[in-house]
Amino acid sequence: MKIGITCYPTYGGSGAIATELGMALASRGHEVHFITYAQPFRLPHFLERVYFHEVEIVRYPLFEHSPYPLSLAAAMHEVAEREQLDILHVHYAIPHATSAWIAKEMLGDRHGLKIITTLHGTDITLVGQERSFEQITRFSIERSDGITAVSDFLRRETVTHFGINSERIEVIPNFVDLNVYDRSRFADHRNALAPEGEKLVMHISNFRSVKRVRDVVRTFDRIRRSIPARLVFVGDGPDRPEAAAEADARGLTNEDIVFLGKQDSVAELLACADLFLLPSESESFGLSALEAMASGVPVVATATGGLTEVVAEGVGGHLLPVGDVEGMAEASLTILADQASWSRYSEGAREAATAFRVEEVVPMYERYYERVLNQPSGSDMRGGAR
Ligand code: GMT
Repeated sequence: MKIGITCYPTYGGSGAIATELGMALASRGHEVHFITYAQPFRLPHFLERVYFHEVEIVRYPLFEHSPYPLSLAAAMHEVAEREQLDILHVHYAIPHATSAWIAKEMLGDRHGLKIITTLHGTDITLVGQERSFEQITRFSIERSDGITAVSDFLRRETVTHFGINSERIEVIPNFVDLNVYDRSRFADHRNALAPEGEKLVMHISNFRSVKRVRDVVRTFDRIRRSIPARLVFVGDGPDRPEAAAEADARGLTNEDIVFLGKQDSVAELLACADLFLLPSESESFGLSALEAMASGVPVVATATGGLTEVVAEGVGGHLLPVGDVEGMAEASLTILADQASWSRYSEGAREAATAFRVEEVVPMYERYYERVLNQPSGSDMRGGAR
């Protein structure tokens, strides 16, 4: 198949999954065209059958803001026509599903392009529900030929908030490559990160308010009162100063907490970690938790949204109510109590991650593409007229 993929190319789970999906599809013989404003961050080097089309951002004195969704639609239209794409798979509805719809309208009936929109999270739970975006988000999702969501939770949210028929939404979970996220593969960076042999607690995110990074620091502070431990933050974003302020307020120093900033190779870092904290307010899936689990890192997270479908409670970690930093610290200490306990959780985490192996999930997308391609034009996945 010839597949176009659009995503946010910068750091973030939706861009990571879209890029990993494209690379996996190419390795399985498909031709993949990324249509984005920058090279996707997880696209490392030349790969056979993978192409990158950069969306040109138009600057003009009249435009206070460049009309990116139009530039994207123009690029999608051009690539779809020139490369004769079968599928245009967009990740994150806003504005990608809208741009895809415009591109398809421009192609007209002579081109059988099918649009698939994968819903990832705040496109449904937050941004899409902004009053000004609600109607256009619903419209663009409904007009997609296929819709997928990364968890049952997100499918339910989409049905509840946008009234979209749940039968139209296929749940295809995020995935992980267990050969990449394998702690035995990496030379040990532990000594650099925890030179005194402390327990290494890690958090990876884009530091937006939904991640509750202050709770990471609060939980860590409680852990550290009982055992020698160090916290490593990976990533960057608007709430990084919040995390630093919380650390200062608690008298935690650079010796206790390390901010590594954005990093490309999270697998190597996770390979050194003893515990992963994800105390999010809401999480439609929690890809970083899955990557931690695959690396044999037990996870302590919040029992919210899709995290309950990813983290196996009591097996690969623990799930606590949002804001329960006391409970999260206690759960962390249970896991870190001794080597036997940690090993049990670590093995449980790795085992639970096998349910999301890339080898299992990518064929789900292939089968879904086939179904969408075989459905008659102008009908949805139930065969009814639109
Ligand atoms: O939805 C967002 O705010 C951004 C998005 C991203 O690009 O990281 O995150 C969502 O998609 C990820 C990949 O499917 C999921 O792992 C995250 O749980 C989800 N974020 C939220 O639901 C807050």
